Amino acid sequence: MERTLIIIKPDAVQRGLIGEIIARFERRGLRIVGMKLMQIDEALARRHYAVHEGKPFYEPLVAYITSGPVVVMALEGKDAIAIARRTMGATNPAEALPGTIRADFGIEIGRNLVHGSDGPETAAFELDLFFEESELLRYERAIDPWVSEG
Ligand code: DAT
Ligand code: MG
Repeated sequence: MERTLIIIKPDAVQRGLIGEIIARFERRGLRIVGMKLMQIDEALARRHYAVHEGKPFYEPLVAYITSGPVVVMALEGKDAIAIARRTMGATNPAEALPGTIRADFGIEIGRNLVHGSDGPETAAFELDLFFEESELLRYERAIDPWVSEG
């Protein structure tokens, strides 16, 4: 069982796509174990994207992610990190496969709607940045055995 951090970015919130995006992860079978609406401040944005510091797109990226409210979610499931990334599609919506969130709702890299952790260490780091331990719930759904063999 893995956990991953998803951010529904400011463009998606402004465009009224919160429900659409949550529904895609939900229908995939991933379990929502944490969720909140918040506005990311500059310090948190810089920590979250620290790996990109110094790259030409870093400052615009910080400006974008802090530009309005976001929804952050912790998703859980077998291979949740990779499954969420494939549900999102390639970083650049122009190159993402149809059927993915980024392709179906976006056209360019600077407005790619959604963030998802890219590996186990990143997921642990990012979940810790955005959630208190007490905000991450442990529960079973009656449908879980119909999603995973266990
Ligand atoms: P991802 O969000 O798919 O994990 P990433 O971690 O490489 O991609 O980059 C973080 C964000 O930075 C990405 O969602 C959009 C932006 N970005 C990445 N590469 C970029 C580039 N070459 N030009 C402009 N923005 C870029
Ligand atoms: Mg990344």
